[in-house]
Amino acid sequence: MGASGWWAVRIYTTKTDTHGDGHYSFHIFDTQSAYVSSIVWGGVIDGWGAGVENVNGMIGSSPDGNYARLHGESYPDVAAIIGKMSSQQSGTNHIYVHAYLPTGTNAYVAVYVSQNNNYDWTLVNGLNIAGSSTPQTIDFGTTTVNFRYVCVCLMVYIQVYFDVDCLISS
Ligand SMILES: [Ca+2]
Repeated sequence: MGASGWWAVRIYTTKTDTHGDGHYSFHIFDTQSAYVSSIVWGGVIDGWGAGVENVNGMIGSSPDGNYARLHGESYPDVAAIIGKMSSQQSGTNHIYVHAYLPTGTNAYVAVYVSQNNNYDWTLVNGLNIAGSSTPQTIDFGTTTVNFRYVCVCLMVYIQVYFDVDCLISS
């Protein structure tokens, strides 16, 4: 899908002859973007210097300047947040993370999806992200895995933090 922008909405129409009388009804299915509506878990997966703060900052359907922070000090620090999406996701979905990473820093961030949050995680993409002076929308690409849960994971090689404002599936 050529999803463009933050409020991308996909609308599908089907034409059905409900009564078999030659009169057609049009049905419109609005599969508006889903977002993280609650936090399941946030914490340290590995290492001594990793941490997570303000996990609820990742909740919400659009950027609001309230960020969840993932951070670490050195390899092999790994910090992660697991969120539950506002609706079940199926078919092909495009994952965007609105985040802030300071200019001059780099972070390796991976996004995983899961249907049950029970050892069924699938990697969507892992990206080496360069910081910038303003928040950025990071395109993690598409997944065809059915999912209800997402995990944003920061894997640290040098001291860094990564602030997540929201995650959208569209
Ligand atoms: Ca936010």
